Amino acid sequence: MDILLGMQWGDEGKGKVVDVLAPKYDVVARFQGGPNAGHTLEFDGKKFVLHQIPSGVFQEGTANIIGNGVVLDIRIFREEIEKLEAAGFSIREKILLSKKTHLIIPTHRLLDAAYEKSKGDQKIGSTLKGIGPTYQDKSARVGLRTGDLFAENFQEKYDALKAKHIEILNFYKFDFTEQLPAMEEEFFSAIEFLKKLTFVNSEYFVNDALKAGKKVLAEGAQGSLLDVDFGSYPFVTSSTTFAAGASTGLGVAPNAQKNIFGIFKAYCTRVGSGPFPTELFDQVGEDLQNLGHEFGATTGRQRRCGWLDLPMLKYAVMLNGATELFMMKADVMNTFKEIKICTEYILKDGTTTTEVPYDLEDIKESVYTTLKGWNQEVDVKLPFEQLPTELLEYVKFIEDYIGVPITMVSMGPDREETIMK
Ligand code: 2SA
Ligand code: MG
Repeated sequence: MDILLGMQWGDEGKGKVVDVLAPKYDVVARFQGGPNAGHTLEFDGKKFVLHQIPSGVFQEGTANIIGNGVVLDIRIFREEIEKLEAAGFSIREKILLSKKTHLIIPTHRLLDAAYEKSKGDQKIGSTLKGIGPTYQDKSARVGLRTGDLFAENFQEKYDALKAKHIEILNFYKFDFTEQLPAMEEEFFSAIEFLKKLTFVNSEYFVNDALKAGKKVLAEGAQGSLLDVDFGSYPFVTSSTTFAAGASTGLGVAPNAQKNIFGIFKAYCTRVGSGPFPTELFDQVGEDLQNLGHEFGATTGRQRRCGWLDLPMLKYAVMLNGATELFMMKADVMNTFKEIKICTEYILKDGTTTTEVPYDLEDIKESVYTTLKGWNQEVDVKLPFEQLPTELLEYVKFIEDYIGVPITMVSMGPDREETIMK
C-alpha cells in the first residue's frame, strides 16, 4: 500500500496528485477526516472539489473506499455524488463504504458551532462540519456507525445520542431550534440514499486486494501539522493525519506501507487559527494569497500565507517516513525575484534550533536563507533537468536539507502541468 499525505497544514494539492497517480492504482482509499477536506481536481478545463469522495472516482476501474477512520456526513456525501453524476460521471458504483465509518449527525455540527462559540478568540477555526464532536463520540464509545443504519434500533440509538447532544447545547445556551428540523430531514432522506450503496468489510477488502497483488493508494486529508498528536495542539483537527492513520483508518498493518508520498506546497499556507512561524503579513504574503488563489476549498476562507518552513517540513517527513516528495504550486512564485526559505528558529530563550519546539509560541523568529527566484514562466513540457536553474536550485536546497528526493514538481492546477523527475 502506498500513501499520499500532506506535509503541511493541508491544501498542499493532494487532490491533484491523487488524480495524476490514480491510473496506477486499483484501489484509492480515504482513511481519516471527513467533509472538512476539500480536494480540488482540474482537468479538461473543468474544476471539481471533492470533500468526502476519494479522488480516484474519475478513473475507470478504480475502487474507492471510504475507510473506517473517516467521519461521514451523508448529506454532503449524497450531494457530492449527485452533482458529479449530473455532470456525466458514473460515481456510485465506484464507491465502497466501510460499515465502521462514524456518522456525523446533525447535532454534531451544531455542537461544533457551540464549542467554537464558547472558545471566543481562542477558537480553533474549525470548518464547522462536526468533525471534532464526531471523533469525540467515537472515542467516548457512543458514536453511530454506518453499519448501525441497518440495525432495527437505529432510530432509538440516534435519539439517545441526539438527546445527549441537546443537553450539551442547552448547557452552552446554543439555540438550535430553528436549524435542526431541516438538518434532520436532509439527514434522514440521505440515509435512504446511502443504504442503496455498497458496504463492505473494508479491512478485508483492502487486505485481500493487497494479497491479490492489487495496488492500493491511501489518500490523506488535511496535513501532518494538523495531526491530533503532533500538530500544533489544540489548533489541530481531530484525526491522525499522518501515515500511521492509514493503518488504523483502514485496518492495514504498518509493514504493508511501501511508498509514502509527501506533498508540500513551495510555500506555506494555513487556514484557521494557530501558530504559523513563517507567516507573512506584507505584500509578498498578499501576492502568494492572490497568485495562489489561496481560499479554503470547503469554507471559502482566505488562507494565511508564508515562506516554506524547512524545520516543519523535515518534522513531517520524519513522522511519516516519506520516501519521496512532490512540490506543488511552484508556478505561484514564477514572478518572484527572490524567495526566502526558513532553515531554523530562534527561540524566546535566545537559543537556535532546527527542531519543532513543543510550543510553537516559543519561536521568537524564523531564520531565512534567501535564494534567487527563477522569475519567468516555465514551460511545463520541458523535462525536469531543463527547468530554470534557480528552480532546480530551490528544489536541490530543499532536498539537501530534508534528505528525501523531490520527484515531482507541479506548475499549475491541471493534470498536464506536472513535471516528473
Ligand atoms: P476541523 O473542521 O475540526 O477539522 O478544523 C480543525 C482545524 O483543522 C483545519 N482544517 C483544515 N485546514 C486546511 N484545509 C482543510 N480543508 C479545507 C480545504 C478547509 C477549508 O481543503 O480547503 O475549506 O477551509 C482543513 N480542514 C480542517 C481547520 O482550519 C482548523 O484549523
Ligand atoms: Mg484542501
